[in-house]
Amino acid sequence: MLSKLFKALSRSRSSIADAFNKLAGKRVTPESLETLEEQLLSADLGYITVESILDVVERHSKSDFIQKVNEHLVNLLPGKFNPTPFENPTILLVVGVNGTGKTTTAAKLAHLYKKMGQTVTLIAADTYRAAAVDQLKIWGNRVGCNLVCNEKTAEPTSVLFDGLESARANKSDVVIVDTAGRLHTYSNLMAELAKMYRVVENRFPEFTLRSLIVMDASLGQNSIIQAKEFGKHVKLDGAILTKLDGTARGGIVFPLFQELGIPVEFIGIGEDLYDLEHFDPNAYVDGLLGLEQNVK
Ligand SMILES: Nc1nc2c(ncn2[C@@H]2O[C@H](COP(=O)(O)OP(=O)(O)O)[C@@H](O)[C@H]2O)c(=O)[nH]1
Ligand SMILES: [Mg+2]
Repeated sequence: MLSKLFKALSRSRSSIADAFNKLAGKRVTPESLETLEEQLLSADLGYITVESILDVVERHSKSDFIQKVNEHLVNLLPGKFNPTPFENPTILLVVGVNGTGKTTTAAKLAHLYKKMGQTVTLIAADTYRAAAVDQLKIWGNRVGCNLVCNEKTAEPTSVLFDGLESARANKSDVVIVDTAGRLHTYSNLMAELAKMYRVVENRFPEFTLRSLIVMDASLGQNSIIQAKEFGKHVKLDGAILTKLDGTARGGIVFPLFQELGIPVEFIGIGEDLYDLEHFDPNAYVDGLLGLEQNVK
């Protein structure tokens, strides 16, 4: 049976694997390398990765270069991410631009940690859109976890405060905070993130705070620009790449890691609670290259 990830990467695979298939069994020429370069660049792998792939292909043109490319690509990516239950109470601050999938991902994370047997609190700190709170309430019900919101305030830090008090009282292992979509240009929103950090440091020091940036893979290079800007305001601990199903831009994971150095921890491959996978470079590269012997 094909894995869900393998299926989700089908559009990305059709452009990337196709580029290599055209070369297979043929003599590598400058022209064919140029075609490969163009096709890989259009699949959002980024210039540095594409040039390094061309090197590998040239060096191994007589042998089975696709295996070498496979190994090379796996080595360019962060290691496999294994989510484990948190031993100390941890806050996952879910940040990113509007529409990237923050609210959905917050719910998926809540579901994942609950399944691991952890006590979870979800905090609806997107006070800018009433619909965002309703959306999270529905998810919170489905997950069956503690959910804190306060429709009476437009102050995200105040919702965070209430949420952390509630998490402290019910001894939550993990607190997932859904935040408003923001652009780096909204300086007040960025200042708010800094304020959230201060609240945790000053009032809830027993919690470890981790920021996870949610990026929409279908935005390609734009998502990297966004993450760079975010990184100027908050320390980003991990990235979550969403909407890999239905986009051909799965190659974006390479420049993302090279340019930002933020490890991809999870990937979103659909709209349901289960459609979150932890990042595994081997499975991911298999999905992009479609190597038959590795097909699960
Ligand atoms: N296909 C797909 N859709 C997703 C994924 N993650 C989120 N979405 C959809 O993207 C849209 C925006 O998601 P939402 O969580 O509201 O984004 P937010 O504005 O960042 O909070 C919704 O329609 C989600 O169902 C994913 O991994 N795959
Ligand atoms: Mg939202």
